[in-house]
Amino acid sequence: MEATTYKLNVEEIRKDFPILHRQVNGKPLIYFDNGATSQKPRQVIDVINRYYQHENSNIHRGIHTLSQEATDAYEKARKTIQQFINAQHHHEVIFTSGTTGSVNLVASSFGKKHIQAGDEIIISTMEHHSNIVPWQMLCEEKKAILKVIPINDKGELLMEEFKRLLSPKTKLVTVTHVSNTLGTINPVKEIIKLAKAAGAFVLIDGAQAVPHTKVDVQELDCDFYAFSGHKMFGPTGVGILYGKEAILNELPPYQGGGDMIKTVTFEKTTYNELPHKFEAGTPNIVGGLGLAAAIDYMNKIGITNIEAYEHELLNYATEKIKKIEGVRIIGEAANKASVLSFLVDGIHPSDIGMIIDKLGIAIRTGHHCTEPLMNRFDIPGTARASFAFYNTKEEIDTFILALERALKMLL
Ligand code: C6P
Repeated sequence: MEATTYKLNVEEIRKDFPILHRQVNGKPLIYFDNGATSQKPRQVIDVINRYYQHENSNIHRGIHTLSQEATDAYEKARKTIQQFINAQHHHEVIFTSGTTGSVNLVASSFGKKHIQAGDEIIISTMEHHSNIVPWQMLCEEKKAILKVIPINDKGELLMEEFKRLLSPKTKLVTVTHVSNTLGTINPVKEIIKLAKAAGAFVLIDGAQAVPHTKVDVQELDCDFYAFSGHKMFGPTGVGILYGKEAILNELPPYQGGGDMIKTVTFEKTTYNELPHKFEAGTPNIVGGLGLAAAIDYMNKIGITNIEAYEHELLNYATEKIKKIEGVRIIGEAANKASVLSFLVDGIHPSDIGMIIDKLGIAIRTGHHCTEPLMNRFDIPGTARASFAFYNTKEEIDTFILALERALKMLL
């Protein structure tokens, strides 16, 4: 793995995250469950506090000052997100409840418009359940066919197999940018190019990519891109669906209700313009503001610094864990984000997770909502350490010692 350079002051950064200074079971918390959700800096928490203490109001509805201020702040947040992913227009950024909400929006609206009996949708073996189940539901409803790109033992997509799956029947290709279980960074640019050449639309699940690597939706040329606020240092309950203007304009609305309409009579309703057509009801206003604050925070550190530093953490942890006898790493792709999934011969991952939790260390164990992937490796689950830019090599050292201690007890 290649050497990396970065400019990042971890000790200063850690001061911004109040939770990192608490104790768990009498030990300083070591938080290695960033794939499940990341921690929040004071800058995000402050925005949430301030909003409810001084600014709370509904948006797009009132002429009074508070409502106008809240509307302006929410729409400014949308522009912050637009710039972060380099979308061409701010109205291509749809607020949702998270990646799951975004995928379900596409499955419903795109499915209604574009999927018919016999059409094919391609996903991959390493998808999270939220990028499998909505497509299974759609295929069942429309009598469409779900196809799956296989992977090799390192956890890399078999691109030749993908090419073979593409056909004039392919209407949509949807894959994860970064695997939450394996850490594999998929060659999404190439996937998008191939899918487009075959005449298919493309949705990328960016839940595990946006917090760790630069995403430019125009450069990727994807039709849709989905991600969650809470995995990128923002609040829970808010996420984004990016979609190309021309495609979104052609899709029917997802949910009906306030804000997504232009006029309503009992005879006929006309729908609002983008992005409001896809944002029925009062949204998670403070969630949007918190997400924008998280992006401002990430921008201050710099995504290339984040990526390089996390890469170094991953290499460091990988080298150390490999030295422990009986450890098997699940996910050894050449191109990986900061996710380290592993198994130890003869030990159930949840036993490891429970023992090291007693030592203040949070990792995730189980199938990570990727059961078909676990079946592919013929394993029940893994133990997974996933790192963020506020983690340190010292924490990894402590984790390795704790793991060795746990294994002594369990073997
Ligand atoms: N993965 C994990 O521990 P939501 O829940 O909507 O914010 O994100 C769903 C989701 C979609 N795609 C990928 C690749 C994901 O990793 C996740 C969430 C968490 O790995 C919770 S299961």
